[in-house]
Amino acid sequence: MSKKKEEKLLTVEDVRALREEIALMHGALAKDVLEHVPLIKKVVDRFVEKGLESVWVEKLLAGLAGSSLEEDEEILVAYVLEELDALLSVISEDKDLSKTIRIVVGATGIGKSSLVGKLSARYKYFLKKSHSVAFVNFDQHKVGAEEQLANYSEAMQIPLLAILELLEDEYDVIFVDTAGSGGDALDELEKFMGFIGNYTDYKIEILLALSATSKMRDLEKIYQAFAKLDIKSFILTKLDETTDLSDIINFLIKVKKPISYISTGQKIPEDLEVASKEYILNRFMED
Ligand SMILES: Nc1nc2c(ncn2[C@@H]2O[C@H](COP(=O)(O)OP(=O)(O)O)[C@@H](O)[C@H]2O)c(=O)[nH]1
Ligand SMILES: [Mg+2]
Repeated sequence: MSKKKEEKLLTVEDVRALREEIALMHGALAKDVLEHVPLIKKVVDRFVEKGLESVWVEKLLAGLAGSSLEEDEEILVAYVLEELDALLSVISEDKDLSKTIRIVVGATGIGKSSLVGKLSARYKYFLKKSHSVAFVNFDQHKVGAEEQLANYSEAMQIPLLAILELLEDEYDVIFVDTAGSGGDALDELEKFMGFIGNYTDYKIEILLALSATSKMRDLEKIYQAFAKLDIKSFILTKLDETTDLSDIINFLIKVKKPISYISTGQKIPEDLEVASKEYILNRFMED
């Protein structure tokens, strides 16, 4: 058989099939290792029980078979946690904002308006630099949304601006509350961002709020819905409502974007923390 003929025989489909076969072999290999190294299997089972994706943990720990590490359970656990630590990412807080518009987006009921209240208070009252802060409400859909922000505005002495007022006084940071992604909400938001870009020199930062109580599929769906926006970081909400952080961790491993803040309850402004991997991993390993 000439070389030319051989090349012709290998179609794209063949290559794909080969790749799949190799992937299967890798999987089988990992499974085989697990059968033969009980301690590794035990640690894999422990993390899978906690909700991590089995393929991911199996592959990670199978790689340690044959090494001296396979005999020490504590080390195996530490190894997985270290790998998780390396895969998660957090963004350090920008404590000196100027001319920045932070837009909080996310599904309805996820805690966006609460975040706008908490973050505004933080930037005005709790950081070393007291920022000049304002709100804009861009949620014209939810009944009561305007009232919610108006209440924060009064309680915190932070002005609630109409959109055109963005062209008047200047602020260090303006927090924008938004509607979910339904209907034409995102198109409207993009128009609004175009307006900011054309008529002001504010820098825009988009923060996507995600609830720690959401399932993997919901998280992926929400992320898809907002993916066309240039998301700077995630904020995790409702950390107080669940002890099972596996879905959010599996999601964060897949979608490599940093977390900036964590919301741990309903109290405004107290229940907000700067994101930390240690906090997330400790919570994940609790009980
Ligand atoms: N338990 C808990 N509740 C929260 C948290 N953040 C917001 N909420 C509550 O969730 C509900 C919806 O919050 P809201 O900020 O209006 O959500 P939005 O629709 O995304 O603006 C309210 O009852 C909030 O008090 C949180 O971190 N933990
Ligand atoms: Mg709201």
